[in-house]
Amino acid sequence: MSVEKEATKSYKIILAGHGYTGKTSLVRQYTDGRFNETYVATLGSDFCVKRIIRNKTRMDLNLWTLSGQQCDVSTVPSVNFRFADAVIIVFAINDDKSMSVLDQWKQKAEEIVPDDTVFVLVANKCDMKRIQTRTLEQISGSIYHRSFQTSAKTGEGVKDLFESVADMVLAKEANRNATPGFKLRRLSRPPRKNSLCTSC
Ligand SMILES: Nc1nc2c(ncn2[C@@H]2O[C@H](COP(=O)(O)OP(=O)(O)OP(=O)(O)O)[C@@H](O)[C@H]2O)c(=O)[nH]1
Ligand SMILES: [Mg+2]
Repeated sequence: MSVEKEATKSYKIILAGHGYTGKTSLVRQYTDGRFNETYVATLGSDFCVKRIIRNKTRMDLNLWTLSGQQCDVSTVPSVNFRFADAVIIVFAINDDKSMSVLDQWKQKAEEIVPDDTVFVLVANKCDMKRIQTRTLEQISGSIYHRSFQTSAKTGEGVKDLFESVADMVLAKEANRNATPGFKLRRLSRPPRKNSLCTSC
C-alpha cells in the first residue's frame, strides 16, 4: 500500500528532565525551526503534534514536555508517562544538577511504562561550554537505547534526535507485531515498583 493510502498513526513521546535544560526549546526548534532566548517555565506539561513520514509510515508525533521545575522529582506523578512510546530524558551540558537527577527521572518513567518503551538520553546546549568530564557514552551507559548531543539554539542534532526516536518507535512496534525489520534491543531495568498512584 502506498503511504498516501495508509492511516496516520499516533505516538506519544515525552520529554522530561531537570528545569531549564531546553526541553521546550528542543520541541520548538523541531516543530517551528525557531529558538527563543527568553525562558518561560513550562507549567505542568505542554503538548504539540508534528506529522512526519518515516519508513512509509505517516506518523503523528505527540510531543509532551513535562515541567522540570519540581524541587523533588519523587513528587512528579508517574502517570504523566502513561502510554508513552518513547521517553526522552534531557540534561544540559553546562548544568551539573541536571545530570545528577537523570536516574530519578528515568526511574519515575519506568514505574509505569511497558518494558519495551524507547529511552533516549539527550545532552542539550552543546553550543555552550561543557562542565562534565564524563563522555555522553559514559553517562548513558547501557540503560538508554541511544544518546544524542543537541543544541536547541543552533538546531544541531535536533532533527536527527526526533527522527531517530520515531524510527525506534516503529522498530518497537515491529518487535511487538513480530514483523521483519530493525529490532530494538531490550534495556536492563531495576524491578518495577507496583504503583499507579498519582500522588506518590
Ligand atoms: N545556549 C542555549 N540555550 C538554550 C538551549 N536550549 C534552551 N536554551 C535556553 O535555556 C532556557 C530554558 O529553556 P527551556 O526550553 O524553557 O527549558 P525547559 O527544560 O523546557 O524548562 P522547564 O519548562 O522549566 O522544565 C531558555 O532561556 C532557552 O532559551 C540551547 O541548546 N543552547
Ligand atoms: Mg519547558
